[in-house]
Order: sequence, then structure tokens, then C-alpha cells
Amino acid sequence: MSELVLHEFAPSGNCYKIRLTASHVGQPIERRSYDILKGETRTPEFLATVNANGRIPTLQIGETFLPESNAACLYLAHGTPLIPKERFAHADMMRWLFWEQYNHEPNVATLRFWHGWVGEDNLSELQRANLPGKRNAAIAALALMDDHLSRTDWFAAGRFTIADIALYAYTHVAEEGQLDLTPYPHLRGWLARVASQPGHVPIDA
Ligand SMILES: N[C@@H](CCC(=O)N[C@@H](CS)C(=O)NCC(=O)O)C(=O)O
Repeated sequence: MSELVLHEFAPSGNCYKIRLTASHVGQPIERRSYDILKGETRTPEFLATVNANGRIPTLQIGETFLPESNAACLYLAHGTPLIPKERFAHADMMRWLFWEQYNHEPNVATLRFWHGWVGEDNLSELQRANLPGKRNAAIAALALMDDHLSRTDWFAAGRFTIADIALYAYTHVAEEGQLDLTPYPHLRGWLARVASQPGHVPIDA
């Protein structure tokens, strides 16, 4: 077994963030796959060893397990230019990582999962009731990103950081969640900039 193992569901943007960070820092990573649609992250073995929270991704480092996608990106990019050292720039990068988890991923990623994997006809009553709210919140998140990117090429520190990686993961596939990116020219320009960085790998690699 290699030193680093990613416990993942490959189409998940949260898992892709980690593979993308690993590729940018030139860190090989072994991949172990779970089918979240079959509850494979909810087994007693998974909960006892990989993540008590019952979710992927988890980055395994030797005998230790690190759940939460952005924590894994921080671990992999430690000491590289993907994490600014300067005090404000570092905090500002963290700000976008927190924002991604609170305002972006729960809306943009959830819509992609509901439309792309679950299917609108199979949504529970509660999910169906939450659909308009998720959609409004996702559109607000995309609009906020577009506005920020009208003033700067990158989210933090004036350069490509793991904040860009974390936000790219679900934004570039937002249309799979029936979110139209046409109204956001600055966002689309940024998506192209991220994809043209040396070391970039696509989500389906
Ligand atoms: N905040 C977590 C979110 C992890 C998460 O929501 N994982 C989803 C797939 S992207 C999952 O494992 N779902 C399966 C389940 O809940 O059973 C992270 O960033 O890693």
C-alpha cells in the first residue's frame, strides 16, 4: 500500500479537489473506490476506520485518516506555493475554503447530485421542497464568485491557490445541476484559467 490512499467516489467534486491538488504538487496517490449510492460509506467497518461521519473523501496517510476534502487539500499542499504564507493572504484563502463549504458546496454540489444521480422523479418530498431554496442559494453563490472575479484573476493572494482548486471542483460541472453559467463571464474566464494551469487533470481522469 502506498503512503497516501484516497478513499473516494470518483465523480464527487470533493474527491476531485484532492486528486487535483495531488496532481499540482506531483504527489502520487492510491485510490480506493466506494459506491455512495449503495451506502458503502455507511458500513460499520467504514464508520469505525475511514470516517465516523460516513462520507468520502478521506485521505489516508499511513495509518491515519483525514476526512474533509479541504483538510486533505491543505495537507497535500502544505509548504507549496498553493498555500500563501503571508498572514492576510493565508487567512483570505481560508475564508474561501470555509465559504465553499458553507455557501457553495451544499447548494451547487447537492443540485448536481440530485439532478445527475438521484433524478428529479426519485427525490424525497423534503428534497423536492428544498430544491428552489438550493437553486436560489447556488445562483447567489455563482453570482458572488463572478463579482469577485470581475476584480481579480484568482480567489486569494493574487495567484492560483487551493481556494481556486476547491471552488473549481463543483463550479466547472455546475451545469450538471441545471445551473446555467452563461450569465457569469468572469467566472467562465476563471474556469478556463484554472484548467490551463500546468498539472491540471480533469475530473474523469
Ligand atoms: N464536507 C465534506 C463533505 C463530504 C460529502 O458530502 N461526501 C458525500 C459525497 S460528495 C458522501 O460521501 N455522501 C455519501 C453519504 O452521505 O452517504 C467534504 O468536503 O469532504
